[in-house]
Amino acid sequence: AGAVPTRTGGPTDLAGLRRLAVATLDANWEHDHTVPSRTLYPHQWSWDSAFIAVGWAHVRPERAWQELTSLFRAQWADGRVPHIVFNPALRVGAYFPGPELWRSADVEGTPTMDTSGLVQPPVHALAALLAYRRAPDPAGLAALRRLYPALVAQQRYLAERRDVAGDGLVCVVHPWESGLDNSPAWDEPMAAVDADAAVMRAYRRHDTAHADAAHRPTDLDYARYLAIVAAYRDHGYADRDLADGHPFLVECPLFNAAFGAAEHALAEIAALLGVDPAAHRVRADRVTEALVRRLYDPGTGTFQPRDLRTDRLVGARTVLGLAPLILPDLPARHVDALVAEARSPRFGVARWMDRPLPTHDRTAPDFEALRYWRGPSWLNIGWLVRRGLLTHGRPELAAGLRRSMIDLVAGAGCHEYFHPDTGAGLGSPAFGWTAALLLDLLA
Ligand code: 9YW
Repeated sequence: AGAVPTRTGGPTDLAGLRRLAVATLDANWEHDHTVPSRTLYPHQWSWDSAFIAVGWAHVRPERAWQELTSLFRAQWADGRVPHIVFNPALRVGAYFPGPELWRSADVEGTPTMDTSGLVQPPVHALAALLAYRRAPDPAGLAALRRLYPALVAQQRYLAERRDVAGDGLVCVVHPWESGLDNSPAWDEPMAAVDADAAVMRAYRRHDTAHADAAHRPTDLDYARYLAIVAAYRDHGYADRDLADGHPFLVECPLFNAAFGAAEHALAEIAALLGVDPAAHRVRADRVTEALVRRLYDPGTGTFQPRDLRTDRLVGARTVLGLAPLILPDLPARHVDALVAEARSPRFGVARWMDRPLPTHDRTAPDFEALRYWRGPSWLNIGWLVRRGLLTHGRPELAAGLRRSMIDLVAGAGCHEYFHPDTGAGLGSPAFGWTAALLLDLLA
């Protein structure tokens, strides 16, 4: 098992792996936050910061709290936590698209620093809880107390402003909000977005200067990404009337699983702070119920995104469908179905994993082993699925998945993503959440 022919040598001993992870986080630390990658993503990203805080908690808890605190300093008055917080010290053009696309300063209720206007999966309450559990000292409790109202406001924004269908689920208005930008799950809804790849000739993409273009989204994807941002921005990022014409409206199983898991985490945080957790539990139950009712497909036995523009479930079976495993109150019947899906040849989760967990169904004709979220293996996704397997009493499968993730870094270093067959490192070679989640897996 685990023959990985083209891996190019990371440390193989656990102490060496730990050192590599800490050195990677240290090198990406920037004043009060950690950049995902110095080359590809030199600003602060929302869900990256949450995963990264989980890692910092193992070695320098004060940085875990700084990481989350700096992110929430950029929270908008309406409660949204922007998916990018731009570092004003960087030169113009350090990342495409930069502040000039978003123009957040023109919107009322935005912070003094430039940000994007989109959100990402709300994994922050879970991260804060895990960081505190790792370092349960008075400084951590004080940080939790400061973060709690901001985490509640983040959830309130999603519940009140983004429940476009009125069904208890959050709708994402851009593939970037899912965190899995070019997942095959978005092909159907994206096909309806008007854009011309030629638009991209007017821009200089920054990502393809640092990573192989064949491993990244295409120019047509980017043209559509920009068109969707322009539509949202030109409506002042107001969430009113989205259903009337916004070009991309999707309920994502991973995003909503994170949304539900956040209420479970907030219930625990509330209890630690001496606040009544009951309302969080009620909301968590509602999210799980809505996910099962709206996004579970009994025909395929997995969760699938719902395209609100057609009110149909998307056909692609991606790893997004496994994410509801992180919900502790997912009914046993659905847990069993997801475990069967995870163990199937599509995803290959096993006690002894002989290949890394892919982001897309390996057996699908549009599976692409090298292209970003269309096949490659990512540690944040494996980490979430492993948590779900542990939550639902599948420790052996969780152990196999854990080992396969440690093997990836041992084989190739702290890469952003990995070839799902060979384990070769892809994307950024010194990636924040890979390092952080590795530390958590090794603990
Ligand atoms: C991009 C920073 C971000 C992640 C996303 C990932 C990617 C930005 O990088 O988006 O330029 O494509 O898709 O999940 O937060 O690591």
